[in-house]
Amino acid sequence: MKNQKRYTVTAALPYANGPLHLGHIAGCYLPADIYVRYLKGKGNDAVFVCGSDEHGAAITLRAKKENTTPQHIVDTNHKIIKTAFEDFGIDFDVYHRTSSELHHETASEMFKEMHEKGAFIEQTTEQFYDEENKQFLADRYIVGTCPKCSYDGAYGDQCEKCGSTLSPTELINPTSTISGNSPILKETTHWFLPMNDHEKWLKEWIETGKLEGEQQHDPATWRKQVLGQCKSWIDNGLLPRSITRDLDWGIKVPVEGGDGKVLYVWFDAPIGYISATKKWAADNNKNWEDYWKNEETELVHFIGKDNIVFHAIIFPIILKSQGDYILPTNVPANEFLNLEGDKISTSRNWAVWLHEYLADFPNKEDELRYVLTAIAPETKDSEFTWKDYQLRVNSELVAIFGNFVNRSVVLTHKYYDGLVPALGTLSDYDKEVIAALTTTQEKVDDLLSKFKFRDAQTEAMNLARIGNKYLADTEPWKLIKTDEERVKTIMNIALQISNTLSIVFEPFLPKISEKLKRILNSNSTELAAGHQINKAELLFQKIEDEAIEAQVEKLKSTTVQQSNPKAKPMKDEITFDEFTKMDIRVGTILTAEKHPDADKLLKMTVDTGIDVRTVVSGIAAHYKPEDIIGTQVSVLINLAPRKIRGIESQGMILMAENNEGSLAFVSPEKAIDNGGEVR
Ligand code: B3M
Ligand code: ZN
Repeated sequence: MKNQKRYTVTAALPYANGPLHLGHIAGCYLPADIYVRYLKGKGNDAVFVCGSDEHGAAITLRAKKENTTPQHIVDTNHKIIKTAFEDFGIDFDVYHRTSSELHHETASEMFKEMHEKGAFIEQTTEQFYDEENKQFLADRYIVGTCPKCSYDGAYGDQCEKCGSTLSPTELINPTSTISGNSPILKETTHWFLPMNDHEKWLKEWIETGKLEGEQQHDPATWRKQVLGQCKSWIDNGLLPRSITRDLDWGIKVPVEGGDGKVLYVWFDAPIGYISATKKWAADNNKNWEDYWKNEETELVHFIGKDNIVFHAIIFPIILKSQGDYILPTNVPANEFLNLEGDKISTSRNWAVWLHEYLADFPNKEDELRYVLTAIAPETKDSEFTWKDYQLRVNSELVAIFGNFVNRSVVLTHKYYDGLVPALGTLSDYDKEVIAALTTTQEKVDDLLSKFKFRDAQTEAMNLARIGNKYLADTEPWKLIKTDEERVKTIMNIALQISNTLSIVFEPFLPKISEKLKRILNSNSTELAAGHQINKAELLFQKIEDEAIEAQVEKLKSTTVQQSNPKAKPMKDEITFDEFTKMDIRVGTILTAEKHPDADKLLKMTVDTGIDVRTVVSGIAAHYKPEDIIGTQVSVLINLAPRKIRGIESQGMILMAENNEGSLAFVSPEKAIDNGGEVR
């Protein structure tokens, strides 16, 4: 076959801190899989690499929350993710993991080589530090108010509300998510990639596709969004970016002074594509360098839009600074997929999880592939709804594609015992339809080569529409009584269309294509007259209303909303017995006065129903003594007495605290007898 080329196609490494949802699939993995199937179908030498991204603070954070180890988190998720990909038919040549030894070696080597070449600079900067837990806080460990949109729960690296990329010091009221305290700034030394030194060649490469005078790619084939984001980064001026972190989970910094530090997850993760290729090459008797260091090879990164700068600016800088590597010829990033009118959110569980879909809709992988490609967020955000899913399956796949193929096959068996009849004299309409066989294939190929997956699938589907209409217009089931010769021609054409559908849909609906080829008993581009086809089987089945309603119900019932992102994390679990040890009663404040020696304290006497006792409490900034006399409050009465600034406090009044620290009594909502238990 001519025009064969070598391709390295990567799909973003999913974070192994949770399973995959439909947004991931539509944004990256499905288009990548379609592209690779297309390339391989044309006889190209393509390797499709991916793997789990198992480092980074998001994973340690999750381990902490769930009281387990990062390794346990990534082992669990790696398995779920890998299986879901396999079951769904995302056909990677290798699905690797960044916690593997091979990857640690590869990334570590790369860092050392670049370090020796002087590709990094060292800088001492101030970073947020949690004094209570004695550790530097990774960006993800800090939440605060977004300086751009005022959202309360922005992370130190990104605001998930408005999508802005942030640095932790930009946050208003930064808070450590580990202790809930405000962190302090403390000096630490790190290695930085001096991106500013690379501005000139990057700008030229992005804008003209030229690298050192050679045309390396054609920017006209890059998505506008990708070019736009890159240009705006470059125009704003590139800054040195730190590529190491104070963290204990990740790849150890392999040079002097690196103790207690690891490579930044965004430094090691893209190198994961290289280590995955190495693994595949070793297992398949190939030379990995052909796929990363040969200028004839095309490198294509499939990603979601939040990963653009990492793949189109930072990773190219890393590859180029190393010296021997090729740069991507395209970075086809997708926009986001929304779900039922809202942004997908893993923390709120507003998501459709791939492994759950596969369990709830067995053998319906291709139905989902079809819908996600039909609504692919290629140029703007798009939306998945269950109703739309049902509609597209029922009125497109079932009513058009499936119905057409079924009629063609059933009628061929009815009239000709399953033997393909010969073509007779062709009408203009016949010729038009036959011409569509070739033009559809050409259009689909052309669109796929330009990463226009949505349009490509529409073209493929249009051929099914043409076929369906052709049968409806020509009505062979009526003609069979009056013009048997004509019916032969019609049925031949209908079968050729079915056969072409099995070819053009191959990258999009691999399982259905295979099934159709089985029915047509064919692997070639044309069905010869006299060829025996197999019995009809339904390609698609209707999705019933109940199935859809159940999904919508499930989505709504499992959604969690953390209404206050600044709320402190939950404390360790206790038993019921431990809880009942606390004796909390309703009491009434009888007297209150300022503590003689401390501005912040009030000294009160409280009627607890069983006694009258003295309680000292740090609420002077919140309440005037005269205002609280007679108030009913909750008192922990069996707390060991302790001296506070010279006065013995016999118990503790319970207070509720606001985000900014203001306090309020926890009072019964209606009058209760003093001494009433709080439980
Ligand atoms: N794991 C981010 C993501 O899943 C990251 C991609 C790495 S690609 C090298 O969105
Ligand atoms: Zn924001």
